[in-house]
Amino acid sequence: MDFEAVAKYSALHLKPAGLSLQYGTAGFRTKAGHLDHVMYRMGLLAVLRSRQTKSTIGVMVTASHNPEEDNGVKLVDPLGEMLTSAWEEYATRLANAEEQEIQSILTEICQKEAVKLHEHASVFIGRDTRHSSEKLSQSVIDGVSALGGQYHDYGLVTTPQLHYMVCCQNTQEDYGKATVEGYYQKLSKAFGELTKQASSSEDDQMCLKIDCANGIGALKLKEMERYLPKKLLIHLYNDGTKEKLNHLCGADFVKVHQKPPLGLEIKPNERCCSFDGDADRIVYYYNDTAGHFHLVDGDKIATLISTFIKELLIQVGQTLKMAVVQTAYANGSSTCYLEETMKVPVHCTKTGVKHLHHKAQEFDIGVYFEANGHGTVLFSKAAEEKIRHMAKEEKENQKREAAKMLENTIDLINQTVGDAISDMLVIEAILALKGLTVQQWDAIYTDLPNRQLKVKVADRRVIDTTDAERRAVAPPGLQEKIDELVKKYRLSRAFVRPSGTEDVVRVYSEADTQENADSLAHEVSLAVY
Ligand code: 16G
Ligand code: ZN
Repeated sequence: MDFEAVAKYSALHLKPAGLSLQYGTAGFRTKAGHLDHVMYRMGLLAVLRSRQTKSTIGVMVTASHNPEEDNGVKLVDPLGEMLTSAWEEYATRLANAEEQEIQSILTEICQKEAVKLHEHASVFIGRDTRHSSEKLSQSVIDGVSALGGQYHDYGLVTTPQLHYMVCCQNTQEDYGKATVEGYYQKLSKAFGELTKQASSSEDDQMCLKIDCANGIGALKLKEMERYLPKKLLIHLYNDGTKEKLNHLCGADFVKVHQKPPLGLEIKPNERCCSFDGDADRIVYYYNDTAGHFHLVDGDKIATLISTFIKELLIQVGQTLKMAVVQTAYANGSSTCYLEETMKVPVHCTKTGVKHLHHKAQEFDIGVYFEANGHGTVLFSKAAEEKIRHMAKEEKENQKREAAKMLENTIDLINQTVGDAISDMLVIEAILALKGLTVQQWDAIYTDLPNRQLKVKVADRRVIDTTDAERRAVAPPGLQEKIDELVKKYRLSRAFVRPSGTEDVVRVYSEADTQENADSLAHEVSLAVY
């Protein structure tokens, strides 16, 4: 290893004294001004990971739905997945190392992971629209260069686009072309084919208002528009030309506050959606004629998509095993509807995309969504081959058409990670194919009233959970108290968990009425102190 170069560049990216960060569910995330050294060091780490896996590794500079002043960084593994956990630990150690420790930590990682120093290294870099992102991505490049790695700087891209391109590159473009244009072409083609199969007349238009959170989604949708069929009419709001990123808008804002974003006027029954700041999350919503706001969240998206796929599987006569993966935040009504009415098995994992993703990989078809709107569908290799084969060879017309729809769905979905653009196109296509309005989709089941609160405590790590975060095992007595409180209400449920991204404890409750959900959440939050 060229330690001289590492040290020379290191001196240009000094760590602020006393700063300690952790590679969490969303990578590193904090004030942009504290991240220069982290970016440089993640460039170094990406080179080692690339040499070890003999694959291209991605580095995405973004802080997603956080305020403009923040930033963050995430590494993307060879098939477009999140970085594996052993390496998350290396990332944390490297980010927190003192200047003089960097060399020894790099050496240790190389020994432990059998990294061959002369192996070719390749890193794909992308960034969101934050002001700080450009300079920070230059620091990543310094890290990659210091260790002699090759890089491709994609500049401004959505997080899922970078995941997609890493996957394309490492599958010899079996997954698609490793360019932004390749991404637009693949998705647009699949969307065009899929919606061609809708029975509605040619000039039936699909109208959608999109709140882009003043982020990268706006830029990329503008680029993509010319590839998309004309019958999809999208209107972009909060496109970043006037207002601040994520400020009073975006998927996270809409989900948490259960109200429309600023900057988007909703007429009754108009279909609207919001992306988050790096376009890996999406939620839908509308106002009814009485002016009431209705959120159509990740649980409803999972229900729509899994119902659609299940119906097609029945048509093609395939017994592929499909399951839906959720977290503790999934509304009880969605779980109930999927299990009882749709007869689809549902699994629950801890919060964080990687947990859902891993669980979803266990099935022929795994649909996963967090209630907050992050999710996708995974198809096993075998399932994909069966479907593609049927779409080509099946003699029976009806079966072949259904198989083709499934095939187009496979091509339209970004299987590497949740993707607001891809999910939006899947949803729009399904609504068109099924002839559903957003109200009809929303009415599939009724959400139980719920409330989320955050509680500041001295040390959130005293809370430990089990059973996919649904029960607290520490501190002693807490779960018993929650159980007591839950018993007081009908159709009730509550849990607490330490946040992985903020220094708070999160409280979630559900009950038969909004008042009851609110007071249950309040009572549980008092029990946390
Ligand atoms: C991160 C996760 C997201 C999760 C959220 C929970 C990824 C890419 N992102 O943003 O999935 O919902 O954290 O945050 O895994 P919390 O731990 O603060 O509640
Ligand atoms: Zn995001």
